[in-house]
Amino acid sequence: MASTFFVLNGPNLNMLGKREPGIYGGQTLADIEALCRDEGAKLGFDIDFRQSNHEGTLVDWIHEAGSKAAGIAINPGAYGHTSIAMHDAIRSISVPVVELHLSNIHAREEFRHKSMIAPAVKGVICGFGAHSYILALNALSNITK
Ligand code: CA2
Repeated sequence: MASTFFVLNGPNLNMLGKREPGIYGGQTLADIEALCRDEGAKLGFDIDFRQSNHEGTLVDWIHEAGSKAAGIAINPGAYGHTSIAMHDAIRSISVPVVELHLSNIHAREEFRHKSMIAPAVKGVICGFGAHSYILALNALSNITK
């Protein structure tokens, strides 16, 4: 069986650490990648960590993970609120997917309360800052083992 978890990140997450630390924390995406690699090693999984600002690229990566990965942890960014294409891509693969967000999207603006991909994933984690990524990897590990 594959021993890699894909960690996929959507639009604007490359800007973490530069603005709005009160909402998203002060860590950069590179800091979060390092945390994920450490946690992956503890859990016995390699981590393939990626970020794109382009919806189609994220769809391609979900398809790729479907044939290569043991699971996907995905922070879809704002596309999570809008993307039927990502919903369909997740439904088109059979590996488990966990949606995560740094912030508690339900405690923010109404337009962030709805996730288009939530009905297609195993579960959703939000509101724990960078620790949301760690929780998502542990959830995937529990599902997979
Ligand atoms: O809380 C999350 O992880 C989000 O997925 C982050 C997205 C937001 O659109 C979602 O509603 C919730 C935003 C990504 C980062 O955007 C930045 C904005 C300003 C400064 C730095 C990053």
